[in-house]
Amino acid sequence: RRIQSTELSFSSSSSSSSSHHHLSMADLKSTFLNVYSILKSELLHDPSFEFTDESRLWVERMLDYNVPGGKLNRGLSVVDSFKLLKEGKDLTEEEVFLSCALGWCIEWLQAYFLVLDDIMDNSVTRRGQPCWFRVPQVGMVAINDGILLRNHIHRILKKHFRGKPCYVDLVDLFNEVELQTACGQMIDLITTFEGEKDLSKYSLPIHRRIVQYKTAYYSFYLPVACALVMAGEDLEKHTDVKNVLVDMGIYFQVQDDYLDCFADPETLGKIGTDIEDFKCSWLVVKALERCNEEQTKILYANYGKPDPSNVAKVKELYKELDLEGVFKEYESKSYEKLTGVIEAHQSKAIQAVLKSFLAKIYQRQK
Ligand code: DMA
Ligand code: MG
Ligand code: MG
Ligand code: MG
Repeated sequence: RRIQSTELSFSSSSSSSSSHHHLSMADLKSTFLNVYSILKSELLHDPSFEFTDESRLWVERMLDYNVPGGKLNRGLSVVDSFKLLKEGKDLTEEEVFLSCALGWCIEWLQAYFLVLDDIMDNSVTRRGQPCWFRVPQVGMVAINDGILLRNHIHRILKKHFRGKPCYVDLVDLFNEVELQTACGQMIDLITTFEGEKDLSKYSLPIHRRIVQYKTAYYSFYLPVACALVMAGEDLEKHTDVKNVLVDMGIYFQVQDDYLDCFADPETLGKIGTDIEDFKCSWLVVKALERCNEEQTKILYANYGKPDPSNVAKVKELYKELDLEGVFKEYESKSYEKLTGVIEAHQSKAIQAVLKSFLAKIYQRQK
């Protein structure tokens, strides 16, 4: 069905007589959420499946529970980046809708990975509520829900981009990035294998490889790549942009590792499990670098155990080693480095895209 302009409900401050829209940040968020309702409703009436009331309700509840509840940084960044690439020209209504739809495809991808990640990491909460698989009557149905979420991405792409010149590139991009993320999750998981718990194999290069694949591509490269493809750019020509975004993504996952241990779960929306799960977290790598012999023994004896007393000993050691200070130092150094690389880029529009991204995550608390 055609999208009615009223459905996008631009704020009253934007002129309704024009087909071009200047969107403020607040408008953008509400427009973005409106597009979610449209996409959801299309999926719930997808003719490929004969929905019963019960199955339609299940999917609707599953989507509302898992897709829109995050910070929406990744999704909003597609619209944001696309706008910056158009260098001040207002977007047409269609461009707004399509960039929002692509943004939602990333949020769907994220929901798909998180639903499964929480099962594999044995997590308890996510975005301030129980992980989906912990909801009564969901359990391992969550695995299939994850697969459904994954398939929805391609339903959205097909419905709204099929026939456009960028369709093949978009499908290819999502497949490529999904593969990279799944490989990242694989190395994250096999590095922590039970039975061969050996901290001596953990190092910064191993950590870097894991987070580059499991986080950086889908969280940082993908939103900008979507905007570039929509703007008709050839991604092959933007490997420099990809490299900065991957570095930004690595910085972002170091923050995630830090917050897993040091943030207030109330603010973060999730309870950390990295110590229990024997994860190759940035914190444990830094701890290993800084431990004396006695402290190393404490770390080996307590890391990767489910008991809260073991976890507490690890956290105590992290405090003793001033990992908070080490992180703050890393954070400001990373910021400086990234800013330097960004400012050296030849295109002002791309500089703006990258800077806007960096500003969203610098010193984040959640
Ligand atoms: C997240 O790694 C990576 C993906 C692809 C979901 P993580 O397990 O550290 O994420 P979180 O801390 O959000 O569970
Ligand atoms: Mg996890
Ligand atoms: Mg994980
Ligand atoms: Mg984490």
